Amino acid sequence: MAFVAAYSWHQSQTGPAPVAVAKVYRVELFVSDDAGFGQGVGAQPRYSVLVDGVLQSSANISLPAFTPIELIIVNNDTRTNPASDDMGAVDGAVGGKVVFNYTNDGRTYGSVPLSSVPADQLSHTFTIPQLGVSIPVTPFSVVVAHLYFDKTGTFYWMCWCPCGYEAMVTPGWMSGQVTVHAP
Ligand SMILES: [Cu+2]
Repeated sequence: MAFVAAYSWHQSQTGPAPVAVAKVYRVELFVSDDAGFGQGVGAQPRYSVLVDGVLQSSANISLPAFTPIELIIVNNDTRTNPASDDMGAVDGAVGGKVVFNYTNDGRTYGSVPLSSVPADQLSHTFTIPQLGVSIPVTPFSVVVAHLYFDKTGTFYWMCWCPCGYEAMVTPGWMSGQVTVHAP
């Protein structure tokens, strides 16, 4: 739309000036099994936030409202069993579809956007129930989703898959808060 506006303005020189393309906010999450959980339960799956190449806690993820967000989830974990097909549905993403780029497990979905993946292709989800958002995450993949929040507030994020027992309810592992702030 912005390009069309810019083009028609250029052609005519009489219409309104082109509108600047909205800035996209990029957030990168990294998922891996982390042996540091303790409590004698072995390695647990963990979401971290990648900021300038440094992994930071996902206990409180900060995102802007009223801003196009590109969410990139780099998953270095295997599939979770059991998972169900409803957990594989894309919810709340702009356009209703998500790109699943498999990396090193030999399968190829390429970069075709999908509105769901089957249960046996599920590793985790990134789910914000109060915002109607659920992004399924496939094993060993780079998942790209686009989000847009039209309100501010503090919400709860979680992984929907039964993936980590204690980690599921531990902030900074498989759950935490999302603070959606004014842009
Ligand atoms: Cu999980």
